Amino acid sequence: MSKISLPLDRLNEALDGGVEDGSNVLILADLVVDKMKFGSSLVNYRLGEEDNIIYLVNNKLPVYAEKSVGDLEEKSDKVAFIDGFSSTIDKKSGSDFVVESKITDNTKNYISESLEVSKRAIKKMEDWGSSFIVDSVDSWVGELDSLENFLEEVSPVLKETNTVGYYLFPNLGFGEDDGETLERLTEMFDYVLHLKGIERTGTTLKYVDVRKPDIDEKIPFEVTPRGLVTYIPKILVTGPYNAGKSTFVETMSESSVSVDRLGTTVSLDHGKISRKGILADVFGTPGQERFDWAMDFLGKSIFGTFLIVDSRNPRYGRVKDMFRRLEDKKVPTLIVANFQNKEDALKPSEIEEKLGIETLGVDALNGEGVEEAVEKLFDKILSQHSWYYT
Ligand SMILES: Nc1nc2c(ncn2[C@@H]2O[C@H](COP(=O)(O)OP(=O)(O)OP(=O)(O)O)[C@@H](O)[C@H]2O)c(=O)[nH]1
Ligand SMILES: [Mg+2]
Repeated sequence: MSKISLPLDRLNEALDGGVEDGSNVLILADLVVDKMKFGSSLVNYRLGEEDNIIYLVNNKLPVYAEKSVGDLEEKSDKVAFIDGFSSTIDKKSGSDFVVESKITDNTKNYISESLEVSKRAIKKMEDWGSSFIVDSVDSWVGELDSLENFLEEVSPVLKETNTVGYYLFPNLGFGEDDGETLERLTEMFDYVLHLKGIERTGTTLKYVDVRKPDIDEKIPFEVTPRGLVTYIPKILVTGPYNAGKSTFVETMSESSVSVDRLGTTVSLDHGKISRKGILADVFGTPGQERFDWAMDFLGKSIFGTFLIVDSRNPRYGRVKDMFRRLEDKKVPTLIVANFQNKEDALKPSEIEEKLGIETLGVDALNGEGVEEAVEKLFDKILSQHSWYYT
């Protein structure tokens, strides 16, 4: 069976290429995550992969769903809306596919009619290879047996037409523990992707928690105009005075700002970096002895740190002290041994041995080793999950 890719590289990697063709996928979205944005990224991405889209909307008029998906004008022959809402508000529908019963009358009937109309709409699309979106199943969850029946009945049609079903579900109150309904839903669907968010001093880290299959994988993401990307909100670049922090930020960033006075940084450096579908904001601290201030300011919202040292004078005591404090906060940290292009630089291995901490050599001025350092820290950050639980 072939795999269908989703609009987030790391998620596809976690799922061995994506979701199986013909499967039913529940997308449970906590309220801090905008499910519509996720949904429209999904639609646009699958359209780009040459899918047809069958979009069942039952909580607003199709025209609003259309708007949020974006400019579909030229793709209109590839997109069909099933109007599951107009009847409910006694409005005449302009769609080819309409659910005539009202969602407010009898949910069972409503779901079974939705099933028939959906089957018809899915089969109607030519060049099979489609995405079937249900927006949303929140009003169906009160009728779990009907929902289960829907999934069982639609499944053969999905398989026959190479279609994946995606069911958007805003999480209006399922916690981790009060799990009976959630458990039942998890049994009914082939995949359950839980979109979550954690708030940390002014930033929300959004991530996908893959509930089914039960793999220990959490993928932070952000919605950008280009689609979904893995996003790390705050990476710190710190280290002793004059170690090359500002230079390191500038070299690895696509755009950066530094506020320097007489060559020393007096405010935070800021840069945006992007590598292989991963986006991050990096902040460089001023050197001198002001590390405490930066730690207080950025506090718990640091997701990873480059600790820059001058390989000609690594200041082991201070570096060890900084490292220990980051370690206490469970921040993944990499020692970056800078000035490797200088003759009197110590080798990274010598520094690593003295510190007892993983160290990578770079020449921040000329960019030597910088890519490796970025990749290494990204890996460390994304493979450490403890910060999702704190
Ligand atoms: N040759 C060489 N020069 C470097 C390297 N990295 C930084 N420099 C130079 O060293 C000086 C200090 O670099 P900065 O990046 O300002 O150091 P900093 O850690 O931000 O300094 P403060 O903010 O004052 O603590 C600058 O003149 C840089 O051009 C390197 O790897 N090799
Ligand atoms: Mg600086």
